[in-house]
Amino acid sequence: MVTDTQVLRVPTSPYMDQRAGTSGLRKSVDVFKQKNYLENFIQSIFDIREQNEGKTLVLGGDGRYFNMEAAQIILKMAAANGIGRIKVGQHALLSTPATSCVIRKHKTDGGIILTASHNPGGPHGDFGVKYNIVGGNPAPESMTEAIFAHSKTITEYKILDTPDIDIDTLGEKKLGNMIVEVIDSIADYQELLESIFDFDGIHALLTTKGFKMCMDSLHAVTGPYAKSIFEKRMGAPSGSVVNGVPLEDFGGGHPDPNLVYAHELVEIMYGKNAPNFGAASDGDGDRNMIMGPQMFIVPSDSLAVITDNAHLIPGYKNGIIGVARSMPTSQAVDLVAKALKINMYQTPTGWKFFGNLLDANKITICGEESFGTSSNHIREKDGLWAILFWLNIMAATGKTVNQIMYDHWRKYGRHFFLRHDFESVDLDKAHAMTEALKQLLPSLSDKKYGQFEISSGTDYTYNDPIDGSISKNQGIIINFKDSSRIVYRISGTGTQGATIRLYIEKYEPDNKKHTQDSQEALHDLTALAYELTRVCEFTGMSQPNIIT
Ligand code: VG1
Ligand code: CO
Repeated sequence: MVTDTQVLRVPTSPYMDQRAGTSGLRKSVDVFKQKNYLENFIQSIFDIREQNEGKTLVLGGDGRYFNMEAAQIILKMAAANGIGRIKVGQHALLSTPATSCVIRKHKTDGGIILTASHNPGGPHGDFGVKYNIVGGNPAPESMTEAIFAHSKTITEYKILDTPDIDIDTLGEKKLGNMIVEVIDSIADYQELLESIFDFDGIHALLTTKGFKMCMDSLHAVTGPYAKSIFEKRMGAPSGSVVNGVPLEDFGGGHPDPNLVYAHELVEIMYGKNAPNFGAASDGDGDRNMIMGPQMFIVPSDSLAVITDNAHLIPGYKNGIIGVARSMPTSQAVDLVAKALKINMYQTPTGWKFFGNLLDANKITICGEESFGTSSNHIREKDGLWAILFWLNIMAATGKTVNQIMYDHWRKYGRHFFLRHDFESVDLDKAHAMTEALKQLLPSLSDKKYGQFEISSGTDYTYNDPIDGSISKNQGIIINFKDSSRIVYRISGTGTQGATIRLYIEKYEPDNKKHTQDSQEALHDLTALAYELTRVCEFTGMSQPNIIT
């Protein structure tokens, strides 16, 4: 029995900055460690939920600094708020896709993921909380706004006055009236992936003489998952997964799978005797990077390849219903959708916008330019799913990564695509830049700049076709008559000042030009993007921090 003395009602004062960004609440560890900061946010989640009494939730995280402490606090708060059962990943570890999988499989009433995803960790890094709802979807905007509104008026939180509970040993235990069920972090998720992909076919590929793969888990959450799937189940030689032990500070690295932060993998894949296949994933395991020898697969292209080849995968052999991409993601997949005669939806940045389309059965596959792809098997993006997808295409066709990509470009043409990020920009300057660009938009139609002719400039608003909700200010698009695009938006996951993202895209149908370097191919359009947005002037920076 929970006695009255065990449930503490702790008076608290609100914080005014607990609005979730693109994906969860993300702040520096210092901010999260302020008195009652985590508690206020978690209590706000419990307070806006329709019912807590007797409900089951899932809890896990990416293993970053503060993960364990936060998990213990949340368990005690959940018990004090009447939750009946929590399925918690062993050692408080669960990747974001695995959490979505467990919520769906066991029909729980949602879950909490402790992660700041691709942001660095450690005592001076970032921490974060993602809240997912029934069905495993990230909480929609209406809900994160309700949590935010509540957090600004909160006066107390509830917590059980009890010692920490063991979450390192599997099995059920009691915390007050609540059952804490420590679950294997991998089993349900691996079983789901095995029901989709041809594991035996991939096993045969990975154990082919001379075949080598390198999966870089960047010391983040996918290490144990990748070892279990590739090395244990599929027979890849041990050592195929590198940086496979999750560390609190990701070994000092930046757990973001791209050409800059996954440089160890990039060196291997561009080096002598490069493996046949290279991959990496991010802090919480929902992003992926795919590489072949001396080749990097642009995530927007990966989405197009995956869509075009879905029929080869057992889980999608009956075809796909439709596809969606986030607005800045290149239009490569649009051409595939057209060829397959399926619908293509454009949504704002962030996985939460795909949820309604997936739930309404309008799409099977969706993806973002930011190294995220997934399908209706869960309601989050899924790094290992994308990696297995590529391996399954290779196993089914006998082609190399590079052949798959070149064949695709030959069939559809190539969309050159780059994203320029300007980080830690002064917030006022970023907003001034947005305003200046908005002012400029009406005058842009039909303007000509050298070879580039603008068709329109728009401030992107999304009308959700399923629930009719409207999301404004989702970025600025400058469309060109040759289908090129320049997109501008401010990041919703950065924790210092503003991060400005400029996306540049150009279509090249001519097969002879497909081997060109992206920066070269986009040189002129990039110069025009800088001219129109005046990004250097507003940010005071002569170049971006990172180009992906
Ligand atoms: C970024 C990406 C976006 C992604 C989001 C969360 O958001 O651009 O595509 O969905 O991160 O990914 P923003 O607002 O910073 O551009 V994760 O792996 O951090 O959950
Ligand atoms: Co992530």
